[in-house]
Amino acid sequence: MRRFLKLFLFLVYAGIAAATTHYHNFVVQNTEYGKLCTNKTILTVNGQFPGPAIHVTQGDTIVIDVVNRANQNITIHWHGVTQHRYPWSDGPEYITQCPIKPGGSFRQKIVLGDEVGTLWWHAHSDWSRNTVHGPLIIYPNNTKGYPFPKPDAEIPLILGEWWKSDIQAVVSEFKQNGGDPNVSDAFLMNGQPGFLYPCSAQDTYKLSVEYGKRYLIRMVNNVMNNIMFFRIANHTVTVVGSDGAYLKPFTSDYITISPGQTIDFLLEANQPPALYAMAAKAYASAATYDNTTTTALLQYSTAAAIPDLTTLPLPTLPEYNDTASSIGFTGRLRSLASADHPVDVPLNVTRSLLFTLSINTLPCANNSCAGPFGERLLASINNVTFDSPTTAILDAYYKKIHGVYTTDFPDDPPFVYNYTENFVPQLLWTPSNGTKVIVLDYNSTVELVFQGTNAVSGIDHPMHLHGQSFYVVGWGLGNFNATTDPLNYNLVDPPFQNTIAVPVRGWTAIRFRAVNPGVWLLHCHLERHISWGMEMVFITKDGKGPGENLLPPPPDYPKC
Ligand SMILES: *[C@@H]1O[C@H](CO)[C@@H](O)[C@H](O)[C@H]1NC(C)=O
Ligand SMILES: *[C@@H]1O[C@H](CO)[C@@H](O)[C@H](O)[C@H]1NC(C)=O
Ligand SMILES: *[C@@H]1O[C@H](CO)[C@@H](O)[C@H](O)[C@H]1NC(C)=O
Ligand SMILES: *[C@@H]1O[C@H](CO)[C@@H](O)[C@H](O)[C@H]1NC(C)=O
Ligand SMILES: *[C@@H]1O[C@H](CO)[C@@H](O)[C@H](O)[C@H]1NC(C)=O
Ligand SMILES: *[C@@H]1O[C@H](CO)[C@@H](O)[C@H](O)[C@H]1NC(C)=O
Ligand SMILES: *[C@@H]1O[C@H](CO)[C@@H](O)[C@H](O)[C@H]1NC(C)=O
Ligand SMILES: *[C@@H]1O[C@H](CO)[C@@H](O)[C@H](O)[C@H]1NC(C)=O
Ligand SMILES: *[C@@H]1O[C@H](CO)[C@@H](O)[C@H](O)[C@H]1NC(C)=O
Ligand SMILES: *[C@@H]1O[C@H](CO)[C@@H](O)[C@H](O)[C@H]1NC(C)=O
Ligand SMILES: *[C@@H]1O[C@H](CO)[C@@H](O)[C@H](O)[C@H]1NC(C)=O
Ligand SMILES: *[C@@H]1O[C@H](CO)[C@@H](O)[C@H](O)[C@H]1NC(C)=O
Ligand SMILES: [Cu+2]
Repeated sequence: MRRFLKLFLFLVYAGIAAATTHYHNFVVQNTEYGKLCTNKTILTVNGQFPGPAIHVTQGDTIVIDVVNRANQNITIHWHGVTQHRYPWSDGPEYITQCPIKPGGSFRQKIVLGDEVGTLWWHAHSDWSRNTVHGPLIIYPNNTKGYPFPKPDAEIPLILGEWWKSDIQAVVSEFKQNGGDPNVSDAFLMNGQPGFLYPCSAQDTYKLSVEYGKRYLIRMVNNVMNNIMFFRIANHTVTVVGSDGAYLKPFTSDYITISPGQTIDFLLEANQPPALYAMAAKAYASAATYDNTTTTALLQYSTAAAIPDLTTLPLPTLPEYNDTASSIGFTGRLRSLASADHPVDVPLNVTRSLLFTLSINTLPCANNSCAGPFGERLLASINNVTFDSPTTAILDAYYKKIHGVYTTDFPDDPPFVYNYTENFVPQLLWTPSNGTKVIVLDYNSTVELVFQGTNAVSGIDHPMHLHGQSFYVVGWGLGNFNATTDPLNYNLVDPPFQNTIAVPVRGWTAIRFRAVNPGVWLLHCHLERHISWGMEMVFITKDGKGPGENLLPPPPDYPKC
């Protein structure tokens, strides 16, 4: 006993925390929630909106019992977690698992690796992530702690999007009519729309601070369909992390954040003690978007409340179409690339891929659809609109079941044209379709260049890869030039992201090493685009050595 105590004390003194296993129940249920003068029923985890925050230390294990007491299918995705050798817990429906049906349950085991900082979890079943999501907060496991000044407090700040109508009704309507989904009625900060909306004076999130203290804000963007701009009146912030990895700190007076992305920043409460507004609105590079602004309060402890919030000065946010401010912010992200936090950028590429990202249209009988020219809106990668299978691709791969997917997803665009020309001929708007995957050899080093196109309408695409983060080694406007653009790559301190916004009429190059055997989804994190088919799948084969193979499935793996 004493010896164990000694060992324990040694470990504590040495600052080596043994990996802990955290158990949680996620009861998915229907919950009444009222906003913007309208009550409705939403899907929640444990009745909470936003859902519960999970706090862990680097390298820990999380065991979640997901119990579906709602009236619809559900899955839970651990966004940004590598899930090394264990895609069974990754969550995207019909990719790595069949959905958990009403009345069903599924135990997900999540073994963390190097991830540190802020990630999050969300439903990955149709649009239910709208209300089923929460932060995953991962503390560093060493005694040195954070590679930035120690904060006095830490606060999650989740951006969300709100429709007064039922979210499933929004989804079925646009899937049926073939047009754009209805724009939302509000944006949210920590579940609250803020004082600019009707019936919402009380529905305003307030962050209380003390003068002279430092706060670590862990921002998650769960907005469905928009990249967002965020700003706090009279304060600049210091960005220190994104997507579960640290960054070289830089100061900014605004944030740009993509759906799927997280940004950690330090806020110094160093301004005259008062009440200040925080605000967020869409950055929208295409036609239809919600042009409203969500607000929250930053209140110094000694500041008096003010009776009429509409008199509070709002921070000036970039304009909706300010692409320079969007890519200007994202282009500043750099890895620490220090001795304590080294980078491992693949330098020798063994698999080179070029993926076009397009909005498409498909003719409808009698031009009866609600998209352009009466056609149906779709989206594609390399001209392939993804057809969702009716059983999980991972299950089919593991059990060698044929006929669920094909391995002929193209490495390059099937047709070369001027992708970013002002008017892409309508002839090129029609996509092909299929359930196609790319098979990667274990330990291959992949370079993937995303090329935005102007088919139908050019727009930024926040691309998210499951199963591994990647280094963002380059980006630019116009068409990618394979001869000249790689000469300007950043192979020294590129940011390590799981989601990256590919600029409108531009391209982004990423690199990763395929050392995570399994089935991994790649998709646009704008929800309407994934619904239109902007997704594909990588299958990373097993290696030959020990610890290089896919682990077996859990006993309660859901069946279709
Ligand atoms: C909405 O729900 C709240 C509490 O859940 C309730 O107090 C309020 O009366 C409801 N409003 C309407 C319009 O039903
Ligand atoms: C912290 O976690 C990382 C990633 O799991 C691991 O490589 C490292 O050894 C851990 N360090 C300590 C001090 O436990
Ligand atoms: C915030 O900044 C504005 C513009 O610089 C200034 O006029 C205002 O006094 C500041 N607010 C406070 C509370 O200091
Ligand atoms: C926002 O959009 C609505 C309709 O979509 C329009 O009526 C309104 O004028 C716009 N507001 C602003 C501030 O642009
Ligand atoms: C943004 O929109 C405004 C108003 O529609 C327009 O005047 C401006 O030129 C646009 N800016 C860019 C960068 O497209
Ligand atoms: C790069 O990869 C190729 C193919 O695997 C290999 O033949 C070559 O030796 C590698 N070069 C370096 C510098 O590692
Ligand atoms: C592609 O289109 C853009 C926009 O119209 C134009 O500026 C560019 O010169 C074109 N590139 C080529 C190679 O034709
Ligand atoms: C996409 O595929 C469709 C169907 O095969 C074809 O008609 C169209 O020209 C292709 N477009 C591009 C840009 O490759
Ligand atoms: C899929 O492609 C087939 C032709 O291969 C076509 O008949 C069908 O309309 C396409 N469906 C969608 C949804 O794109
Ligand atoms: C993976 O490839 C690298 C070269 O890119 C090589 O140094 C390393 O030994 C390989 N690892 C395995 C497990 O094959
Ligand atoms: C790439 O850039 C070089 C140098 O400007 C140019 O000669 C070449 O034509 C470009 N390639 C493409 C595909 O545009
Ligand atoms: C729920 O999942 C089951 C199993 O995959 C499927 O058969 C059913 O169609 C799904 N229900 C809905 C409404 O999508
Ligand atoms: Cu997209």
